[in-house]
Amino acid sequence: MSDTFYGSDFDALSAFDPEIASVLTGELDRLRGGLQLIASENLSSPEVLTALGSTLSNKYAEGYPGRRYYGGCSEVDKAESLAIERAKALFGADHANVQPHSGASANQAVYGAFLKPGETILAMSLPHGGHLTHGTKVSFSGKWFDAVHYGVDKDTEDIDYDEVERLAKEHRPKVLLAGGSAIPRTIDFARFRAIADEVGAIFWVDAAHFIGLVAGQAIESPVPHADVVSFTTHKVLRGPRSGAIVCREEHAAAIDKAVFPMMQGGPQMHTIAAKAVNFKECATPEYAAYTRQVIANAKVLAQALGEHGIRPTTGGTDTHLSLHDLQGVHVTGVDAEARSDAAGITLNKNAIPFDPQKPNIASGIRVGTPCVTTQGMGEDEMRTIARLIARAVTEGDADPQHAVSREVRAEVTELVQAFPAYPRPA
Ligand code: DSN
Repeated sequence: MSDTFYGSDFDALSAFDPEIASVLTGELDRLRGGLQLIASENLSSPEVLTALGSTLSNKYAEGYPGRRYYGGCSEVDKAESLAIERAKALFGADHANVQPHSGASANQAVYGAFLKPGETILAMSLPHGGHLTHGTKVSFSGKWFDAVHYGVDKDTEDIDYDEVERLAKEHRPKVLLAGGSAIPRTIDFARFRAIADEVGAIFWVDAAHFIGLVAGQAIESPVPHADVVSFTTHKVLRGPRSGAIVCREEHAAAIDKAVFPMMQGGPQMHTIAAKAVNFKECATPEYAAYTRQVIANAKVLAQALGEHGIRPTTGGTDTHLSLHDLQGVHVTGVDAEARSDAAGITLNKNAIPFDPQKPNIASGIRVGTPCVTTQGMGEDEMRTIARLIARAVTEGDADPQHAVSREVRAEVTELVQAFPAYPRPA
């Protein structure tokens, strides 16, 4: 262990708490041993993980840099100021708040800044690819606010902008919200802005899924268009599990007050330090190249799955993820997930637009390329992955001992050995 840093001492943990130590090594083995295709996950760098496992976790620092409610904040102030400045520079934003603990907490703060209970938001519906915190009935957002939802067009399966405009004029929402968890296509932010302006709404983008692609300048940024942009930091962005908000200067005070003290108490300073490290990583040419490869890989994976009869909705993707309709191969989402899992491929069942199945069964799967691209895989490997998914899904079984599960898993093992997650030191 380094003389100047106290943390991440695995041997000490192992000696004291072998049960938890074995969970940590077990998870590392799981990551190394299979294909991770969950579109909202990634593999953070050792540098980010080091900041997370640091003594900054100890510090109470309610408030903001230079105006805290506790003494002893000189070092954590530096970490938060660096994170703020790096986020502003990375996204070209007037203001950044790096304290939200997660995407849901960031979103709570946006509600707190702009809406009173009972006021109306217009957002994408969850079954069509939205987010839980965008007004679904089971979330605070649907319980405390009047949520109206738009969806996708039946033919294009992409956002129905005419419906957005019609609903905005009909309901005059206080906030118009764009973004979702299963939208394969880029979003027309200018069109959303124009609709928001027409009805006098705040335009909010939840960029959780694609903010990493924005950081790498691989897709258009919502920042010039939106009043406020919330996001998570652990998806394509590849930082720690957390959240953040950037906004126009005119909203800075409202956002800061809504994060603290309205929604949160003490910020997690170790995570904020890890976000600062991540924002620095995202400003490099290597990261920009990574984001372009994430998209190139996603396009090939979507197309190749389609060639195996697993149709990509919208006909493909512009981003890091694709959503696939399994009805053509007569398999449900839940079965496809279990069969893939048994073969060493982690992905998730997902509702497709106009899905005839219940959400816990679903007719689709969602796949994403952030992790496999971090591991260095390219288009050739995507074609192999598509073939392996198709075999597991259409011929395989949820039993890991089934012959097809074993055969596919053997090929998965070969692939991940060639492109290891968290390579072992030589
Ligand atoms: N739960 C997240 C996802 O998987 O898409 C939403 O941020």
